Formats: sequence, structure tokens, C-alpha cells
Amino acid sequence: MNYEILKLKIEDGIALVTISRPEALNALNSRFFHEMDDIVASIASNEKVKVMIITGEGKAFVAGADIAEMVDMTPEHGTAFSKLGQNTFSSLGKLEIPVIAAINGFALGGGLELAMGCDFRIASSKAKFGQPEVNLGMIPGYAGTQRLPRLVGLADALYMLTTGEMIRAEDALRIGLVQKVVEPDELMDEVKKIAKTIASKGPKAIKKVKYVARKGLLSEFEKACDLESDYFGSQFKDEGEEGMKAFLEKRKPDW
Ligand code: CO8
Repeated sequence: MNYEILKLKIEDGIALVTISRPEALNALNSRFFHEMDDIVASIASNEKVKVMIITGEGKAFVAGADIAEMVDMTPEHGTAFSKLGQNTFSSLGKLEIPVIAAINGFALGGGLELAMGCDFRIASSKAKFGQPEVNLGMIPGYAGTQRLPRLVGLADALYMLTTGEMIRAEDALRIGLVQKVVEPDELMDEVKKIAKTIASKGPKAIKKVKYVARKGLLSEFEKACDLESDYFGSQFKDEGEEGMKAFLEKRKPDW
């Protein structure tokens, strides 16, 4: 597929996806979703890729869904467009490898929903976060009403969802919306460093830990613990044997 909005660079097992529509602050249109679906499918079938990073070009990560494209939608079209985005963002959670959002600037509306679809978020100190849909007489449509309360708790989520207010990176860190805040010019180095750390671990362990954590959150606790035990056990014959031997022999594991 020929990408018009996304740029994909794969290096040392790390796939860097840059949303590049800076003239519209990387607003998400239908084309974006087709391209992202294509990239996710290609990464899912590429065993060499260990971690995926998503970032934005210019002063925004993503300033929301494309309002110019949404303005004339019918309710039916709106529901369909919402489903399209929900599916794309859910596919990030379903990818076996971790997906990191490197939030360089505005992460608003659909942009924050995209960031929340990633496994965790590292932000520039200049980044701003918000669900401003109510300012437009709308509500989030890419699972923001669901992921935000699950990530930060109901009160902080409803504060953001009902005021439409933009919050600063330090407040996003305080409520647990992002995991780390760094200086703007250090963002990509820091995120790549984190990605490299993850890529150096047992690849099956990384995939299993993501799967069990995500799946378990949607299951009953006891069942989730059973799932953990099964996956824990399976690692003994996979990478655990080598990892534990390497520790005892004071050497680096060879996965
Ligand atoms: N959609 C389309 N174009 C946008 C968007 C957007 N979300 N955000 C910015 N742009 C465009 C502007 O129109 C402007 O274009 P132009 O130069 O042609 O006038 C260009 O980007 C630059 O923007 P600004 O001049 O406004 O830049 P500022 O630095 O002054 O302001 C802001 C930056 C504060 C981020 C401002 O652009 C803004 O408020 N943007 C809109 C933010 C917003 O409301 N986002 C939520 C959108 S709704 C949404 O995401 C719902 C998701 C679920 C959808 C479900 C499907 C049905």
C-alpha cells in the first residue's frame, strides 16, 4: 500500500510509525485508518518487529478526528466511522508486541483515544491532553468514554470528558494517563531507549505478559490467575530455561 499520511521505519526490531499530516495537526481521517490497519497487519506478520512506536509530526501528536470530514456525517455514518476507529485502536491492543505512544504535542479527542489504545504513553513536557468533544456538542467515539475511566479512574475521566479542558503533561502524569514525561528534544531518544530495553527481553515472554495482562483485565480474577499460571508454566520450556541458566552462569541470555 502507498502511504500518504503515515511514515513507517523499521530499524533494529523497532517499528516507528509517524503520523504526518502536520498542516491539519495530524487530524484522523478515513485514509489514516486504512493506512494504520495496513501497517498493523504487516507488523503482526513480521516476526522481526519486537516493539511499535507511534508518534506525530509537528506540534501535534493528533488533534482529534478530522472535524472537516465529520461535519456532514449522518448518524448512521457517524456510528460506522466510530466503529472503524474503535476497531483500529483495538487492533493495537491485540498486536502481540507492545505499542508505545510517543506524545510529542496535542493529544486531543481521537488523538488521545489513539494514545490510550497503545500499551503505554511517554510524553513531551509540552504535550497537552483532552477529550474536547463536548465543545463540539459531541462525545468521544473511539472508546475514549471507556478507556479513559479504566486508565485514570471515573472522577478524573469525567472531569476531562465533561469540561473538555486540556490538561498539561505533568497533570497527565499525576493521574496516570502517561507513564513518563521528558523534555521535548529528548522524547524520541527516551522512547527508543525504552523500546530497545523491551526488545532485549525474551520475545515470547514479552508477548505473553502483554496478552495475559490485557486478557486478564477483561476476565474474572481467578480465571485470569489460571491463565497466568498456564502461561508462566509454558515459559519454562520456552525462554525461561535459557534466561534462568544465563542468570546463574552470569552471562547474557541467548533467546
Ligand atoms: N480536525 C480537522 N482539522 C483540524 C483539527 C481537527 N481535529 N484540529 C486542527 N485542525 C486544523 C485547523 O483547522 C487548522 O487548519 P487551517 O490552517 O486550514 O485553518 C490547522 O489544523 C491548525 O490548527 P489551528 O490553527 O487551530 O492551531 P492552533 O495552534 O491555533 O490550535 C488546537 C490548536 C487547540 C489543537 C486547535 O486546532 C483545536 O482546538 N483543534 C480541534 C481539537 C478538537 O476539538 N479535537 C476533537 C475532535 S472530535 C474527535 O476527535 C472525536 C473522536 C471520535 C470520532 C468518532 C467518529 C464519528
